[in-house]
Amino acid sequence: SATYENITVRREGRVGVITLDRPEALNALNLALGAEVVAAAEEMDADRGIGAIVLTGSERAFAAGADIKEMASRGYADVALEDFFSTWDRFAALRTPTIAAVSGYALGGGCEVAMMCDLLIAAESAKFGQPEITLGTIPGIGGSQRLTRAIGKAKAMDLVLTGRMMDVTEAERSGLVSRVVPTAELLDVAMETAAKIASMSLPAAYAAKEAVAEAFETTLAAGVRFERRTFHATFALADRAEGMAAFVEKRRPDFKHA
Ligand code: CO8
Repeated sequence: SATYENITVRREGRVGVITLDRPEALNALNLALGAEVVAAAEEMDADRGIGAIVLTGSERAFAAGADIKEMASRGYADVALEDFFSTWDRFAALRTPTIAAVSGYALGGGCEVAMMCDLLIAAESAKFGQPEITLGTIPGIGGSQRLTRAIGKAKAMDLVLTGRMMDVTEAERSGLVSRVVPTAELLDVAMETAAKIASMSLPAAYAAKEAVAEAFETTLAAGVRFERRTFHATFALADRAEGMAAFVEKRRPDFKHA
């Protein structure tokens, strides 16, 4: 597979791992890094041998935002015509379950990318914020929307209007993160969780992810209908028959991802 300059990529069993690796800029998300993450993630997404993707950074920073030095000299026409940062929509559109393993700073675009992931596992050292207002701009890859859905208007307005950082205690209390773990255990917990998800039936995991994601896009009644039909559809899976037979026979299921 491809070689990358701003990330490292590895695979452990059925888990794909993408590590942001621009330490000199605290993993600031420049366009090259974004293109690499999306290319690596889409390659994993297309691989039936991968059932979960972990996205992580360094101990000091998950990512300290979009690359301010790269944005500084652009004008409105530049960012509008190139639809600046829309590449990341492709990361949000992945079908494979994704886990952000966050240590240190997750600011601006870093917080926004972490929020695109299905699970957000945070180290005790994690710090979240949308500091764009301090630069005279606003969140640009979904922060105003995903943060508000995750933690509500009161907290989202506080963060987006003041630019302040939120520590992990406040982030967990607010509902932003799935789990908080000691910093030294972050990657182990993320990998164990990813391996567990990846051990499930892949088409069932796709359906589960899609159903939960639908809750953010639709009304309750339409969402429940969507869920019901998707639930019915899982009865066409060999894995569904196997999963239920294994329960009845008191053995572990042998999912074939079919
Ligand atoms: N962009 C570029 N470089 C960065 C960034 C960044 N976001 N963050 C840190 N760096 C660089 C620093 O410039 C520094 O480089 P150098 O050594 O060459 O000067 C290096 O990383 C280390 O950073 P610091 O020396 O500042 O480290 P500290 O420990 O003192 O501070 C902080 C860490 C608090 C994280 C600090 O670096 C900081 O405040 N960073 C900026 C955070 C920020 O404002 N992020 C939001 C960016 S805007 C954004 O994300 C918008 C997303 C949507 C865009 C969509 C556009 C359409």
